[in-house]
Amino acid sequence: MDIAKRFPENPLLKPQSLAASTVKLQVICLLNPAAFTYQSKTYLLVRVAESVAPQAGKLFIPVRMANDLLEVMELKLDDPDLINTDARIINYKGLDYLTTISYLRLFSSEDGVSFRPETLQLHGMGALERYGIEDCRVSKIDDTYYLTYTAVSENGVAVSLRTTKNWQQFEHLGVIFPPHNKDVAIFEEKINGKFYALHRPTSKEIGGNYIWLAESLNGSHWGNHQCVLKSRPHYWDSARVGAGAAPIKTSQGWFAVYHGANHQHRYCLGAVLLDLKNPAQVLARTEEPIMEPLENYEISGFFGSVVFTNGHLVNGDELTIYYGAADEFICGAKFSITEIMEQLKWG
Ligand code: MAN
Repeated sequence: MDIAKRFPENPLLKPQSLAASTVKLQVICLLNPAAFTYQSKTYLLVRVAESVAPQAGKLFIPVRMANDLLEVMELKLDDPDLINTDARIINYKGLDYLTTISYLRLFSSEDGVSFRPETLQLHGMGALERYGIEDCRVSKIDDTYYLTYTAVSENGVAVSLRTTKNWQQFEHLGVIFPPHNKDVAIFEEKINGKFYALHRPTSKEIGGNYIWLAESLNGSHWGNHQCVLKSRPHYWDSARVGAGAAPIKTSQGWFAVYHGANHQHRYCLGAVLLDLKNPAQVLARTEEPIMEPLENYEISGFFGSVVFTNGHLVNGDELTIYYGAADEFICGAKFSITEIMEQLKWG
């Protein structure tokens, strides 16, 4: 059952809200923000997807070259070497490309509802981030913020890590989960002295798009991988599942919101409860989505029928989820954690 209390102000941010990072491009989508508080303000680290303004009969592919500078490939739509069936990805002469290039842009707010852009922009750096960086999670442990985000290049879709203490200087630790992997959420507390993270490798032939757990001694080298949560045939999450933001510690277990999609690429949210001492053990899971695309701004957009979250704030029982709607808009919704817990079906 959809139990989200959507902000009446939704969408909070639209592509028109922001000027592009360069005159060569325009903002196509604002989506999938990380959320955190810093010095008593609310911040969103928003994924901005940009491309060249559309022109009849043409397709433009923005990529970063070896020196990190932007270049734009121009293709003709009737080119027989072009396979163009998905708004997000194309194949040209046997190689995959993205139709937009994403970077991360910081927005701040006093009230958690009205956000304005800050100057900070984080762009892809190096060979493994050449097609852009996406869908960041921000986890705070002690005084360090860990930014885990999707790093896309011709080598595949991986997860990179940057850290910061002050949102001015960043350390780029490179790829921490090699392709194909996404949706890395680091727990905001060590368990038995170790870092823990949820991640989502993809296996094309055997297995699927399942959520895994990994451990680390330093936050950048990960091991002891275990498969935790699978997609479920005939359910709303039959094709893929992936973690949202950092799991939330409750008296009953680690409470995690996740996204699931079916084979029609309809993205909804669900929740799962993991054992406090051994988070590889699933205690309970929602049967029905706790949120599904219902509003116009969730159903139609760059890629319709999507609610996707990788950022939330917790205040007692109140969970504020920031989410990407239809892969184009930034929205917000409130939940009661107790109400979600009541939807969980135990083991
Ligand atoms: C999927 C979508 C896109 C994204 C690519 C690469 O196709 O999530 O938005 O750009 O993967 O991560």
